[in-house]
Amino acid sequence: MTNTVGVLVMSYGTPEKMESIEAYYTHIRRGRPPEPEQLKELTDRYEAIVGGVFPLRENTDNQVKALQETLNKDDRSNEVEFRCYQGLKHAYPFIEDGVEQMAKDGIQTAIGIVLAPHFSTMSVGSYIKRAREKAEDLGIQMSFIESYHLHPKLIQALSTRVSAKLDAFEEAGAKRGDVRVLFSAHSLPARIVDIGDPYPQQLMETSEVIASRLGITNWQFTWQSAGRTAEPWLGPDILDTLQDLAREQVEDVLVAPIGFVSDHLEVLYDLDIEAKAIAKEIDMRLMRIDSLNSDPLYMETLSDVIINQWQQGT
Ligand code: FEC
Repeated sequence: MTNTVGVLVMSYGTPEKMESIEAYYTHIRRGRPPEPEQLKELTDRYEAIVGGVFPLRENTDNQVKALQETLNKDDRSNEVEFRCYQGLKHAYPFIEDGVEQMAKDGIQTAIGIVLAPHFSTMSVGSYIKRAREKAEDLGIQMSFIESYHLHPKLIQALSTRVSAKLDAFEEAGAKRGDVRVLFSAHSLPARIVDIGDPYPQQLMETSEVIASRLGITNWQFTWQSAGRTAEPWLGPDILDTLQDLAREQVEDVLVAPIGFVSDHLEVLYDLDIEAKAIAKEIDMRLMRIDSLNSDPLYMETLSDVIINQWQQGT
């Protein structure tokens, strides 16, 4: 009989429709409803990206489906059937719903993975904590993958994207070596540094490996999408970085948001609309690499770390 292993694929989540934005935002704010102006500001950002559509939902659905196919195609998984379940941090189906569905389907053993390559206690760590608690309640034996930020196939997929956009700069008349490559990721409250969180270091490692693989020396790391709260967040923020680069007379900038794996608000608005508007003002040419979405190399990265974990006796 084939042994079935559940795979809980966790992602940030996005509203299902415009009317769900308030509930979504309230969940992100741990139950505190947003002020009307905050809600309007977020609603306007969703309107601006694609007029009331939420691309992250379809992208996550596609990633989960593609991952299940990739897992079950792998020669190493002949005696097992991997069944993927979705669990979202801030929207339906929530992480707990995904674990509950596994229990209903009779899953006894499962592996959890987050669609974000870098570990932070505040991001991936909090997904894992919620899934672990629910799995313990329901008697599912569950293990987790914390990070995969240096997996060779992930590095290959990201490097290919950086290289393709450097080609685009060359075709547009720029000198490859003059393009400043900005690796970026979602900022977090600066207090994570005091607790020795590995997030900044892991992001730096991914950036360094891609740069060295492509022979890029003209690069730096910058943060983006910091939350709108009173406490200090990790910086510099990309919008300030662009202004600094203008003062250095850098004319061509390629953004590589390596902390994200999908097209969503933080890429389609924060980079494609907000950062590009600043670049236009300061007469800078700004491009960004394509998102991974369901790229086969990304699916193989996830599949490989999951199968390795299973082989180690989850
Ligand atoms: O497209 C979409 O609908 C969702 C886009 C989206 C992604 C995403 C990823 C991450 N976040 C991370 C941390 C925080 C922290 C706070 C926070 C707040 C927001 C808000 C929206 C939002 N995030 Fe997000 N995030 C996305 C969207 N995020 C909307 C609320 C309005 C705003 O501040 O812009 C602050 C929460 C608080 O107030 O306590 C912290 C991290 C990631 C990347 C890793 C991951 O995917 O989990 C870290 C996508």
